[in-house]
Amino acid sequence: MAVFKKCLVFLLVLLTAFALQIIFFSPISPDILELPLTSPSASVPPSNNQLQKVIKLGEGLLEGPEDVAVDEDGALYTATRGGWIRRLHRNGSWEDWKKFESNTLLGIATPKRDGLIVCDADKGLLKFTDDGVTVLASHVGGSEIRFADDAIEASDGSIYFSVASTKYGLHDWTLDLLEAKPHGQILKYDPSTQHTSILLDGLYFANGVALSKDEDFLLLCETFRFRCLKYWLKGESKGKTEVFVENLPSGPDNINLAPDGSFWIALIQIVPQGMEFVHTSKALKLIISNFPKLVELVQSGVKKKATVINVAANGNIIKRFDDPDGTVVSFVTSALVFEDHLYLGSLKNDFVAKFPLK
Ligand SMILES: *[C@@H]1O[C@H](CO)[C@@H](O)[C@H](O)[C@H]1NC(C)=O
Ligand SMILES: [Ca+2]
Ligand SMILES: [Ca+2]
Repeated sequence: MAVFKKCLVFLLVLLTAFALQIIFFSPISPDILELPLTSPSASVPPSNNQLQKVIKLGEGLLEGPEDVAVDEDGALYTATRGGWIRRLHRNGSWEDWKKFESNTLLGIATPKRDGLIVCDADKGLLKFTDDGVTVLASHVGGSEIRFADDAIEASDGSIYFSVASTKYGLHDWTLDLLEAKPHGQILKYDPSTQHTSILLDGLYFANGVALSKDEDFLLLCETFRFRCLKYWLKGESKGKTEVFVENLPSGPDNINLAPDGSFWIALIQIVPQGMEFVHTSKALKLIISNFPKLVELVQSGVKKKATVINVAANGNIIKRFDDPDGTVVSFVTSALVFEDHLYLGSLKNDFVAKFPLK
């Protein structure tokens, strides 16, 4: 009996030590993730397989082209893994335009004058021109910019850009998801002073940014909140933030203004089907975060879908296109309209997909 008791005490001590280890050495301090409603709201059109009709551009040449942008001459740019910025000329030929030592180039935007603005999740906000590359912003308020995600330039030259997380980098984004706390920011770079300031703080993974046609508001996507916000830049609501579109079926990534004043948003699956339970328990998330293999498991299968939506300037969802099982395109992270076609970037594909809108 005494031996049994000793064993029990030993076991309890061991379990307690294990629990303390998990709690105190966990890389995260989690909150519950608010998942989208399981029955999507009536305003979201049903899933379809329209995106299976795409044409693949630059297949094999482009590794993980996360975002796409078009310049005044109609050349299409994308930043790929390995640091190459490649562009597609109107005559159909791809050019290896610029190379930067980085594996973490994400969102891009074409400025009014020549060149390309690029977000590097390691280095901050960059600008490429034919002459080379400049780091426009690497710090804000004395801290390093950790996870720059997407940028847009206004006509006065100001650049609005997102920081997905001030706590975790690109390669640890699953930890940021498990923690489910608002570490995201919107920053503003002022070209006249070369100063960067914090415009908005406390965002749930700030991702794509876009300006409205009149530049009276900025839209920003909060991936881990399944919504996009509207930040007023002009008018009587100037400086105020409101919800633009919410309860999306999955996490909004990049967003782009279309010529008609509407917006195209790519939705990425961040919680694979059957894994929702993980996000409803803080204790479970603490345990998982201690084991890299389990962290990987939380994300397994998320890259097998593609969804893009078209949202009017008033926030109404107009259209939706999917490849529901990723047969042709998967994990589409951006959608851009150019001359009646959608151009789709993806962190997973090795091509840019072209989809006819007419
Ligand atoms: C396509 O256009 C680009 C830019 O104008 C030019 O540099 C390139 O040589 C052209 N390629 C072909 C095959 O015509
Ligand atoms: Ca962009
Ligand atoms: Ca993005």
